[in-house]
Amino acid sequence: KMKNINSVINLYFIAGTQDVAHLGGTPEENLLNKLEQALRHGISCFQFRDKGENSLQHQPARQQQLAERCRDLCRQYQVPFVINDNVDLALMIQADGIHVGQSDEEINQVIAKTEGKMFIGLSINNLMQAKQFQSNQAIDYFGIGPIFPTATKQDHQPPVGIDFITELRHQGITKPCVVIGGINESNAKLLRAKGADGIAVVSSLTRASNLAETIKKLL
Ligand code: TZP
Ligand code: MG
Repeated sequence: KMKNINSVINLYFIAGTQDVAHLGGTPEENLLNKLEQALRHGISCFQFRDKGENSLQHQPARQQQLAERCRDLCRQYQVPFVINDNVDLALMIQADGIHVGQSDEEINQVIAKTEGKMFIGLSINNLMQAKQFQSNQAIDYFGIGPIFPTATKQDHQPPVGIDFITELRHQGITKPCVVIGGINESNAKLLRAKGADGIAVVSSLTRASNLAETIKKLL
């Protein structure tokens, strides 16, 4: 049974092997170790986003195997497992959710392939997009960002700023929103106060010096 979506997106960890390449083990060890620690300390969701330099994107069999191991680890902790972008992979390995951006596989096609099988998240970068998709019941949550500048994603849209969350809420956007981009233990609380239902992080967790403490402060 599907958990309440707001509790799923509450502390949403996103990572791929490219985000843990500094850790010194194999890509698989690096990601699985980091994920297990994060699960142990209370993340509410994990998104497998393996792409770009230092990722396994050009080794699809190896990438799928790792995605399956991440999925199995998430299941042990009863934490939803989400795939970024790759709808066919999400279907193949029976992920709990799929997350796509505006330039990924067309959203209507994503919905047609996955609705009823997994939850669906869509990235939103401006008010027009939010209004366009607000009443689409197949979309379970919006990913909003980047809120702040971030070094993690190379090709991202310009940062939207904290006030964009306020603006969305004032404009009547009620769909669950998870914010992303440059979020850390010092700004997470404010973002929640401004109306974010959840926060999504990469480097705050992949580069944390004390993961338990960081997670406590992000929650
Ligand atoms: N989408 C928008 S910003 C971003 C993604 C995947 C990366 C966020 O990474 P970090 O390290 O939490 O700023
Ligand atoms: Mg994408």
